[in-house]
Amino acid sequence: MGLPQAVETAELKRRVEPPPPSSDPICVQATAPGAAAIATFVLDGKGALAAFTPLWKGQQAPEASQAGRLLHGQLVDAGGKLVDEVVAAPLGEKESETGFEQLELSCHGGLGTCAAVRETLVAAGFRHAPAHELSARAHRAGKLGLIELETRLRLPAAATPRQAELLLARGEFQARWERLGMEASLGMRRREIDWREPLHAAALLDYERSEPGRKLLATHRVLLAGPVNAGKSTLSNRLLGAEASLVGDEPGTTRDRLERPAATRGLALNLIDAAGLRAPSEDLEREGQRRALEAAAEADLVLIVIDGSRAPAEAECAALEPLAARPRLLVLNKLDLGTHAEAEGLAFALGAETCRVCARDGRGLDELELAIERALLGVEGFEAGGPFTPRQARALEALKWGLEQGLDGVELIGHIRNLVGTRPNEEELAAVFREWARNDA
Ligand SMILES: Nc1nc2c(ncn2[C@@H]2O[C@H](COP(=O)(O)OP(=O)(O)OP(=O)(O)O)[C@@H](O)[C@H]2O)c(=O)[nH]1
Ligand SMILES: [Mg+2]
Repeated sequence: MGLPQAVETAELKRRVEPPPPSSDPICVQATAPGAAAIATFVLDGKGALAAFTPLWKGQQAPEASQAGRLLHGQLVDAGGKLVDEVVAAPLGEKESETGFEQLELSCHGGLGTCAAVRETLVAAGFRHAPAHELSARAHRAGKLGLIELETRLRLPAAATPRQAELLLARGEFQARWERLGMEASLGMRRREIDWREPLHAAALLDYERSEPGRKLLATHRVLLAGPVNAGKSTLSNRLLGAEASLVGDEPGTTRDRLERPAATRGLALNLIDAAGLRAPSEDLEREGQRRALEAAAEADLVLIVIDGSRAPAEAECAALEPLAARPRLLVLNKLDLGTHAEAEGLAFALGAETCRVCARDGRGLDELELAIERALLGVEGFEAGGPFTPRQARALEALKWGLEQGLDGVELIGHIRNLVGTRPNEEELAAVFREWARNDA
C-alpha cells in the first residue's frame, strides 16, 4: 500500500539529501513500530553516555569501560519514575562505528512503551533521528564504505531471500575491487602495464552484471491480461500460492484490478489480475477493461494468457493488439486440453516467447517462472556477488571507459576508490542517498 501523496513527497524530500554533518546526541529507533516483544533504540553522539546516565538505574553505569557488555537496568524519567525495564549495551568512541559514544538500548516493543522511551530520551536532550543518520555519520568517520552503506540502506526493505542474498554478498564484491585497486596501485608504482587488461575484464564483467543486480532489487509490475475465461485468475492464484482471485466458468468473472505482492524465483512482483478483454457488455466491464489496459501501459511485463487448446477468435486477437507494444510473454493455458496450432501461431503475430501451462494443475509453471525471471532480469543464471546500484554501475563504467581511453593510473585508481568508497566523500554520499530515496536500485 502506498503512502498518501503528500506524506510520500515529504518523506522523499527528507531522504533525498544525506543528513548534514553533526555530532549532537541522537536517538534512532532501529526496529519498526508495531506490536513486538522487543524494540531497539541506538543513542549516538558526543557525550551520549553522559546524557543517558541520569535516566539509568542499574548496578553498573553504562560507561565506555563497559563496552561489549549487556547491562540490565531501568530507564527512568527526570522525576525518577520507571519508564521501562531495559538492556543497555554501551560503546566508547573507539569501538563505535560513528566515532562517537554509542548505546544500544533494548526495551519492550509495544507502541506505548516505545513512545514513552522516545519521549524520555528526547526530554533528556537526544534528537530523534532517522536510522540512516547513523550510517552517514559512520561514513564520515571513515568507518563505513559506500558499498556497505548502500547495502545497509537497502537490507531493511529486502522482500525476498534472494534480494537479501544479493545484498549480503557485498563483501565479496568489495573485496574483489579492493584487491584489484591494490594490484593496480602496485603495478603503477612498478611502472608495469600488465594490470590494465585484467582490470578492464573485471570492470566489463561487473558492469554487465550491474543491470540485473539492480533489477533483482526492484519490485516488478506483472500483469495477467488476455481474453475472458482464459484462466488468468487461476494462473494468478497459482503464482501467488493462494486462492486470492475468484475463478468462475462464466466469462467476465474478474472486473476489478487486483494487485498483490508475490515472489517468483526470488524476484519481488506486484502481480496484477484484471478484467478479460472482449467487447464489453456494460459500463462496469468497460471500466474494468480500461483499468486492465492502463495497467498494461505501466507493467514491466505482461503475461498474455489465452486458452491454448482452441483457435483464438479474430475479435480476441484484435483485443490483444495493444498488449503487443509491451514487454510480454505469451502463455498458452489449458495444456491439459491440448494445444491448438493457431493458438501457437499467435506467438509470431505478437512477437512473444511462448510458455505452455496448465494453471489448473500447475504443469509448466517452473518453465513459466524461469521465463518471467529471464524477461525481468534480462539474463539467465544471475548470481550474487556483484554491483546493485546505479552509482556502482557508473563508477564501473567510468573505469572501463578510462581504461579504453588509456587514462593514467592515478585517474583509474580514483574511479576504483569512488566505487568502494572507503574514504569519506560527500559527493558520492549524496549520490548514494539520492538513489536510495528515489528507489533507483
Ligand atoms: N481445463 C482447464 N481449465 C482451466 C485451466 N485454467 C483455468 N481453467 C478454467 O477456466 C475457467 C476460467 O478461469 P478463470 O481463471 O476465471 O479465467 P479468467 O481468465 O480469469 O476469466 P475472466 O475473469 O472471466 O476474464 C474456470 O472454469 C477455470 O477453472 C486449465 O489449465 N485447464
Ligand atoms: Mg479472472
